[in-house]
Amino acid sequence: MTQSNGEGRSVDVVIVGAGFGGMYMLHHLRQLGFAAKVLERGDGVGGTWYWNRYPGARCDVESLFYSYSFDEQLEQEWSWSEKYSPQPEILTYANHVADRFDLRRDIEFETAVDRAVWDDAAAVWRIHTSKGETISAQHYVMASGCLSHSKLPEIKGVHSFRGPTYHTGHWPHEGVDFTGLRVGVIGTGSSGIQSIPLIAQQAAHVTVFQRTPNFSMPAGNRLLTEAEVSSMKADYRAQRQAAKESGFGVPVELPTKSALEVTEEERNAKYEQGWSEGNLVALLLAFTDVITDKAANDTAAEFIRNKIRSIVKDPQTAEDLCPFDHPVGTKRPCLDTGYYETFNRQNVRLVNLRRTPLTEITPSGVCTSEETFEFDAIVFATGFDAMTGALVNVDIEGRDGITLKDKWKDGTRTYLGLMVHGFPNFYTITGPASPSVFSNMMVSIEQHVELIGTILSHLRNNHKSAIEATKEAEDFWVEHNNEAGAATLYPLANSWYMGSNVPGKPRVLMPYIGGVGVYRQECDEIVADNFRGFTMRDARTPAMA
Ligand code: NA7
Repeated sequence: MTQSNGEGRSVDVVIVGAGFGGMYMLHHLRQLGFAAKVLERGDGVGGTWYWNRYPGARCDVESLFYSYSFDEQLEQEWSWSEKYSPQPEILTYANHVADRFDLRRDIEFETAVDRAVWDDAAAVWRIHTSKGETISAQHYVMASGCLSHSKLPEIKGVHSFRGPTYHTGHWPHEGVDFTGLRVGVIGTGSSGIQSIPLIAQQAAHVTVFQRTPNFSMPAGNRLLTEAEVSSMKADYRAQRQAAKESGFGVPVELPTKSALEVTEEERNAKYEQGWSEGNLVALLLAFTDVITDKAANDTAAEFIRNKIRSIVKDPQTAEDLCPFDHPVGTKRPCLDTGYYETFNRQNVRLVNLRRTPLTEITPSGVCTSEETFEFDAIVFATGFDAMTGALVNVDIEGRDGITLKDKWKDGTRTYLGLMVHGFPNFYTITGPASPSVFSNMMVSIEQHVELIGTILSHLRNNHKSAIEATKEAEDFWVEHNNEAGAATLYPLANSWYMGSNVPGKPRVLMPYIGGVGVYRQECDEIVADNFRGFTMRDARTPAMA
């Protein structure tokens, strides 16, 4: 029940973020009979898909799998139009879900959380909002997204450019017209790779500043046929189950052979199949050892480098676009539409920052160690303080006055990527050390939401006021997450998975690579084993044991 006790409002649960995590959390809690409020800093729902409106923004999980599975009618009434959904269609879907389940009446827009403090005596969170209000809540759920705290490049003069600048993660809602302009784009991750081809079609000239080349493959995006959509709708239950049991949250045939035990022809035929299907997972799972064995990985990497060399006409540009410094898959691989071909255009130039580093942004453009560039607009496709940025950006104070930021200063520590020792009744949807960004986010979001629902119902049914992960359970999970990562090639890359894109951030493989099926099973066993690794306290016990 929502109540006001004269000191501010009180609800059962405060949820931060009205993206896909927060929206389903709200709906699910309502179904379970809890009173929840969502606080959202934007003025609409959709999270990632609300903010990332840059040209070409598109999901690279196939749309038939990138949707909610919790409501069969919703599944049947909604039809995706393309193989990979463009951002506007996903945002329309998010709005459709908000309307269909009447979610907006419990979402407060343009409201951020600045600070949250656990009151141990009362066993509630006091949540301070940007509107100057303090809301009390027994439970506090951060559904703030893994890629929502954007970052600018750490370059001298970054705010000094006098023309317009745009960050891909905060794109203007009305769009941007680059016609006739000289544009500089900094960054060649997924956002740069998706947007550069479209910016180049419009602008007079585009200069792309690349620090690290990425592996990308053509998405092969196209309209879905009615037959494809209806056949999926007829088979949704089985497909969803397969997604839940899979490694990355998308059903895929598992490989049986090592890349090193087959002939070169057989190997390349398999890679060619993944490449022509435009399927990231198919390429990474073409063989058993692509993401675990460097020599096996090298064969996939060289296959993609040869594709780049065959597409890009200028040999030096082609070589500059070829990644050599990380195994394929260990930085987020990308799907594109005409990315490499874009460098054959007369109005596009690639600047290799490994050869000539960026030195400064000036009022009129960008300087490298060798050249000065004049621009009319600059696009920062420079990414996010991933996984932890949105969490530690709120001043979250747990039991005994420890803050989350302090607790994680040497690396993230969580139990299951869901709860943190010292922070009772605090939950992170798709938090660090859960499969999160190593999966179809929809699958991982739904699993976490339902797990939180199970925990809250258990507490209510057993007259408990609080739950907390034990230190031992958290230590175990940190170790387990690290061991899973160490068995792969991921730690070899300087990636945002490792926190390496943010100066000073501890170098830890944050997402859990054990697979969504395995992870779900681990969570289910923990619940079945009387919530192993958690302590709970009675509603009447004054403080956590
Ligand atoms: P990413 O993937 O983090 O890409 C950011 C890009 O910006 C990447 O190429 C960076 O180079 C580059 N960057 C960042 N800082 C600098 C500086 N200081 N100088 C030069 N270049 C810089 O972010 P995206 O938004 O593209 O994608 C995020 C995720 O969204 C994506 O992986 C999908 O999951 C969806 P670097 O590689 O660090 O050398």
